[in-house]
Amino acid sequence: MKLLKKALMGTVAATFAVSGSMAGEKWDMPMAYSATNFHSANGVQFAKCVTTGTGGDIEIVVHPSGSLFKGGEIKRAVQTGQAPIGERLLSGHQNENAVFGFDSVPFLATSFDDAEKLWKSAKPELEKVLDDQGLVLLYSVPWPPQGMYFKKEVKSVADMKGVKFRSYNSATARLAELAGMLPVSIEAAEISQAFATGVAEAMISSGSTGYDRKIWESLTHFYEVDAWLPRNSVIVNKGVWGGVSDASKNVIRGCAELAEYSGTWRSKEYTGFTLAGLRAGGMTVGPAGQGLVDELKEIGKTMTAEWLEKSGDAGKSIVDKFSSMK
Ligand code: PCA
Repeated sequence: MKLLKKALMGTVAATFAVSGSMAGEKWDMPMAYSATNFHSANGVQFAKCVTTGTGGDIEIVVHPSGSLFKGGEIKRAVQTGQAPIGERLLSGHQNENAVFGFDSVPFLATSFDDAEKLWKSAKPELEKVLDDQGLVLLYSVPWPPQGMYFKKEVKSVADMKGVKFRSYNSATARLAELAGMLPVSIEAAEISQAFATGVAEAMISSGSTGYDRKIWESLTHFYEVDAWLPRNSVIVNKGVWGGVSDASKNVIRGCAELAEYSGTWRSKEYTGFTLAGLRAGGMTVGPAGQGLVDELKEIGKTMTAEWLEKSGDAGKSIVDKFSSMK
């Protein structure tokens, strides 16, 4: 009985806390990937951390699966204040500024450790670019290493000729072109349908996205290439951020740091788990053959040179810093 009373009192306290939050602000947070994906699960924890930590002054509500804005629309939505906060794969915007593509340069950083070093090297440059666009970076989490999906055995770039290739940023589209494939840009949320209807027949992505979208229903092979580890970043509108109290800013920064750490940990855990999931779904999963890797590295060289040219001094500074950390 005592326990029940205690529980009820707890509920009353919680109700007060929630009604207290009515006076606070609600921040809708669009995310592009499925609710079960680790980035989304991590985003939900981040949102809870902020809501609890600010005592409900700022309540973050996550909207996964591109339900509020599609991946490609999220950055603009946050810039224009249609959404105060959101998560985006920023490499999808390297046409605006090549710095956004630092994490999709083939074979520059191919492990979680190197991706962390590259991130440390790139963060100051990225924050500058975002600031100019009216955005503030909160945290960023890598996807697992990128490998290639097909619906046939592939031993060389020649085997890829004419294949319809799903791209998620301009680096993936360029890779397709250089390999003689036909790139078609498709959001992760639409992948299952695109493969089922034959709009796309191959892609480069993590085991995670193939697993999330039950890709074994359409494709048969996953080749571990470890080409790069692209990142999702959580950004907030600069004007909105300027209006946040110092106390709440501290809480949000603390929650963001925690989210970057826990998200990276989740990503590492998800790597093996999802590759096993692809196998369980009936796919052939394994490292790409050496011949194929060598050919992809040649393509990588071309793409690295192109990126360095486009990103200029900023790109050079990122790569130099990264090299000095290795
Ligand atoms: N999944 C995302 C981006 C990188 C990844 O592993 C996607 O395919 O859209």
